[in-house]
Amino acid sequence: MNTSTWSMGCVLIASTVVAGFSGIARADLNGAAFVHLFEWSWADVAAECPYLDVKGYAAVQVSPPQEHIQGSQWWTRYQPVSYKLVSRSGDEAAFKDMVDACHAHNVKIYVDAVINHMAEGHSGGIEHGTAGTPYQRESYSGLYEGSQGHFHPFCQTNDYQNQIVTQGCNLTTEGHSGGLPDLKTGSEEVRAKIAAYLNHLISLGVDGFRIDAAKHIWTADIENILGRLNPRMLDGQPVEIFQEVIFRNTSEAVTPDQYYQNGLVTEFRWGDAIAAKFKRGHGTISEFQGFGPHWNFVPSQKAVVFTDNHDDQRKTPHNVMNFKTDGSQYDLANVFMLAFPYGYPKVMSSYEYAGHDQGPPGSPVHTGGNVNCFGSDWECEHRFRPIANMVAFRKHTLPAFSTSNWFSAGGGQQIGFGRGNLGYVVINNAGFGLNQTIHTGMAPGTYCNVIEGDFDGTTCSGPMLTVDGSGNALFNVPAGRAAAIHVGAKIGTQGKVDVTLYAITAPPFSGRASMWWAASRSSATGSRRTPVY
Ligand code: LM2
Ligand code: CA
Repeated sequence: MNTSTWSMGCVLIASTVVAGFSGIARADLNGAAFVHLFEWSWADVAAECPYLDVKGYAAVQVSPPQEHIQGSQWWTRYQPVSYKLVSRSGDEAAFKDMVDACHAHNVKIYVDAVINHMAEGHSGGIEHGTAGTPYQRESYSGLYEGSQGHFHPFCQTNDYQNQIVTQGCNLTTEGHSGGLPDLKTGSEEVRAKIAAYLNHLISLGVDGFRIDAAKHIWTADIENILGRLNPRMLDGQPVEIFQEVIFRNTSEAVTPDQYYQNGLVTEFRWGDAIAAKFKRGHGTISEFQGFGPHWNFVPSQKAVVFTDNHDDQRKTPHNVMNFKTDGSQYDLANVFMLAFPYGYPKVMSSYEYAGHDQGPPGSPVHTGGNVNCFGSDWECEHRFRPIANMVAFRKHTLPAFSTSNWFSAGGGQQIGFGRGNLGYVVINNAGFGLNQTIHTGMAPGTYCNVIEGDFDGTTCSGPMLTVDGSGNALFNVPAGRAAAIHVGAKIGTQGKVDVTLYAITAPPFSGRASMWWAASRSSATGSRRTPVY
């Protein structure tokens, strides 16, 4: 599959099916999926972008690029010392090279923007950041100075029922620590300095931002800062924004909906639900058939979703799924996330670690033509075949953004669902095999099972599945595995989507969820800062 083929097919399909979405334009659909290359160097991200392009990843979330405190721990990156682009991942020149290299391969760069706070300054004396900049608590070489009112008066973020305490106090005030000095994001000077930092990144070509600790910043402050940003270089569009708003306890004062005005919002409950039903025995995976607005999750077009992220994979591994504790069941969880029409998925890409604080491996991912993945250093979950190949599944099925032809067996732990006539997935989360003829809704033909093989545009490196003249296919799926077919990996089509064959006609989908998504999409159109994917 190459990009031009994909885009062409997509445009044609969109023009055919838009009516099924009540006139909603293609641009309102989220991108297929993106990847968090946690703690990768800029040189390694640049070297990875050709692969990401082939697999269809829309973007990379990179680690915070600004100067940070010294130390081997990963979390040093979340303690800014200045906005110089000198970090463990590399300097400004390497950063710029990365952006250019990734753009050349149709991959966008999202920067993790740590703008809620500055470094703690542990010693009480003067310390130096990764670019050599001297700093101490509430004093950062003229960038921000406590004496100039750039910080909120000290208090602890210890009451999440109270909005002002959540947003105007210091984070991580553990033990006798003073925590992370909380920037007065309501002040003109602080807003201007944050905006200058983000505009510098935009001038280097950055396409979007993850707003770190957004829950701890007033939504109006974020809105004000975003209002100062230049359009992105790539296409003159507003930068894409997603905000980290951890929301699990509904009694909290700060809620995700307060942030919709600024862009997308993280939905941590999606990864929690996946873990609950895949591995924790709280319900079954067939219950996702009933997913809809009554679950009270962030609406699809506003949600960034993930199985796990860099914080909870090491802090609360029991609550989420991750590469360390869940083995190949983690693949299944990601196959589900990427197949199910909800949100903008982020694939986590980690490194091996023995403890919470452990920083990244000292060795690069890319050496010569080899990648140092899947071993004891870099894990590269985004390269696991079932995960990597489901990105193209999501891409090719975007125009049919709802489920169809649900199948369920095995006590609710074996499911199958389609995406109109663009794709079909079967997930066997039971402890025994599945051998079943299922109605897929797909056009007849031979398809690559992309969970087990790669499609190169002509041939499939693994087993194939045949859809008969009635749209049925026989699925033989072992315990703990999945099978997936889609129109982008159909034998004899060079991955091209034949729109006359695959055009979706109304009414395309069953189920109330599609109604809800359609409605929420249309209400988002015209909002001032609807990200364009
Ligand atoms: C985030 N989102 O809101 C990041 O996703 C998360 O990784 C960050 O915490 C947090 N917010 C602040 O940006 C991490 C890490 C913490 C670490 C902080 C700051 O999870 O453990 O705190 O970064 O580096 C560390 C120490 C902590 C200490 C604090 C201040 O672990 O014990 O608190 O520094 O010195 C006394
Ligand atoms: Ca704050």
